[in-house]
Amino acid sequence: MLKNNLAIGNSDYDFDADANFSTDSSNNCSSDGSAASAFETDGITGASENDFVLAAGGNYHIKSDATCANEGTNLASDPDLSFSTDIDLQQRDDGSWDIGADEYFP
Ligand SMILES: [Ca+2]
Repeated sequence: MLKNNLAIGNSDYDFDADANFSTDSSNNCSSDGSAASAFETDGITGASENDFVLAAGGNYHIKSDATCANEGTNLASDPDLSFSTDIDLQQRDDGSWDIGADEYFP
């Protein structure tokens, strides 16, 4: 099951629809449309490296206007894996989770 995953620019496709992901997957985001595939109806398309502060320099913190900002599902009470922080251990408490490892902070 995939929730709140962000995949961009992979060579074949960002998410492999043949990988038998659970249909309970949700709120994933891709650059190529593969997040909006048979395994997920609410996947988001259009993410790009421009969604990050400076991908070329290795800074993958997301921008406030990133394609997947505020498009995630709240996993604080998820029965499979609950958490409420981002990769920087900052709380995801703005009320709208961002998809991916980082939560935008000004
Ligand atoms: Ca947010």
